[in-house]
Amino acid sequence: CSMFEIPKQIVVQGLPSLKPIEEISTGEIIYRSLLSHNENHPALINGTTRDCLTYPDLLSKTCSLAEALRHAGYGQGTTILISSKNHLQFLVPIISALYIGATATAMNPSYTYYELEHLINISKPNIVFCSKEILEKYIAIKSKFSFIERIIVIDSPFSTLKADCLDDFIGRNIKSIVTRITTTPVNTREQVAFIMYSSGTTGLPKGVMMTHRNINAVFNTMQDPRMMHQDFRSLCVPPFFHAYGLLSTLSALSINKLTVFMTEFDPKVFLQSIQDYKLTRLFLPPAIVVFMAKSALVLQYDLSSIKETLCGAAPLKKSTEEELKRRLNVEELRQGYGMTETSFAVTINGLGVHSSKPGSAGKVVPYTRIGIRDLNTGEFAGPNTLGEICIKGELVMKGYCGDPEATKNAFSDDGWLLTGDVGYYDEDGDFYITDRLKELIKYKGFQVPPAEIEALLLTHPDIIDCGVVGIEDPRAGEIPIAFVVKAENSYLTEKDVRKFVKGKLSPEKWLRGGVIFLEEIPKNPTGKVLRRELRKMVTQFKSK
Ligand code: 4UW
Repeated sequence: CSMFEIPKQIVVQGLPSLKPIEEISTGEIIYRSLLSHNENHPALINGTTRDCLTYPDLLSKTCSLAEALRHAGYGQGTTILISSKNHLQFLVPIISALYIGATATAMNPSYTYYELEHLINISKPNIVFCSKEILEKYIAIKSKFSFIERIIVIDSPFSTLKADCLDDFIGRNIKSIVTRITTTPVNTREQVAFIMYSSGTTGLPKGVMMTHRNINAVFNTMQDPRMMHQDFRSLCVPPFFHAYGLLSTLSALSINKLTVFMTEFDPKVFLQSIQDYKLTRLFLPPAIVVFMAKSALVLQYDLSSIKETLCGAAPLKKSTEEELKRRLNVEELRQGYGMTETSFAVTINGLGVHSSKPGSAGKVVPYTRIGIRDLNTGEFAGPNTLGEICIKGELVMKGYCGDPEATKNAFSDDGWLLTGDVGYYDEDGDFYITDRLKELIKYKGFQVPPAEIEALLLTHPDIIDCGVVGIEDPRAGEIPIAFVVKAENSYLTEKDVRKFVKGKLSPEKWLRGGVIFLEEIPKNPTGKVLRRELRKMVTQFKSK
């Protein structure tokens, strides 16, 4: 009898689903939605530039690009990469890829060559779609990886010798713009729709494989009237290259709703957009909820259209939640808890009931079961007992791309995803996330894997050992701090180390928490960095 065989009542079962998961491709679901919309309704609005893409625009752009890709020889077996700040064209290659059974992968545009190399080696894209701002970086990447056949720039009307623009690529491959397509049927349980990146509970970033079935289950969940108001216009703050931003926006497109987004967060554009477009549903990271709860600017706008606010990707304080509810009279502030490995939120506050509990991440979503494993005994625990959150169900990823060992380690022997997060549930089945066992640091909701910073630091000739942990920060949630053992006779300074990291990694991974020099890094007998000890040391050093 495995230790995971447990009495059923200890595991919290999600709400019964209202409909079965569709067995057609995610591309077909989105295609039918776009097709059913004949009027010139906006699908996407860039709040920063106020540019708009209507549903008929999106239909013709995605159908035409999909046919052009087919003509150029792409389809099932192809991986397309998209990398850009949020942009009107960002989702076009993604939806086109879904139509033709190709896999899409998205990368943070601020990632450096050093960070990209690692991710590109995981997903091995054949085509890169990127913004012109970061074209040079991808030209350098393409020269190193022979599987990348072409680069297409999404926001320029001009082609160059090194990269096509979107319209030229389409124009060279199809005779005229099309608005109908036959989508490629896929095995929804097997075919990978998206590869997104996460370090999981340990180590370097890995490629999370989400199947069409995973995404179709997300769509059903988002269309569940018990979960959220179904008459909505949403504002998406998270980036489209993250599961939170990508899936919340695709879900809205799959039922003909409007999403307003921003190229990057700007408080005035954010507030003006809510006021002008009378937005009802906001997808936010905790840092923006803090801003809304505290900033005086917020009071200068009419935000009365807001009906519900979804917040996730990092802990949200109960006091912040209460402050915001009081201040803006928002009907529902729903904290959600999810991870890239679960495609979307697996718990959402206020689910199935009319008022949410402040401080809670809420109830389990349909198609999902969550258990709490006692940290000492490994047994599944009942209500009000702390333990590791373990998840099963239709939202859970297929595995890590090209990494069977990491996939195996991510699951228990009988198939529970081990999240590395600590929490409990109460008698009503409402979940609370209290701590993180895993190495991960979250800077403004972005993943910062300590192992990645450590691996980089160890390439410095003057650094012989190191350990990185996160420390609390009122604005960003957490910021990384490094402990460094320098080589004998080295004159390495904190400034040198910070500069070194700045040169190689994207801004969320910069050592904003500082650098502390040690004689030795505390490790366990097998050589694993004892991060708990390092965290204790931070308190000691800071109080000095
Ligand atoms: N409280 C405490 C929380 C919480 C949290 C996440 O970057 P990833 O892999 O993924 C995400 C995804 C978030 C998300 C997606 C879709 C959605 O609808 C939604 O609802 C609001 C949220 O963040 O990081 C996963 C890790 O982030 C932490 C936790 O450690 C988790 O394993 N995290 N949400 N409410 N911590």
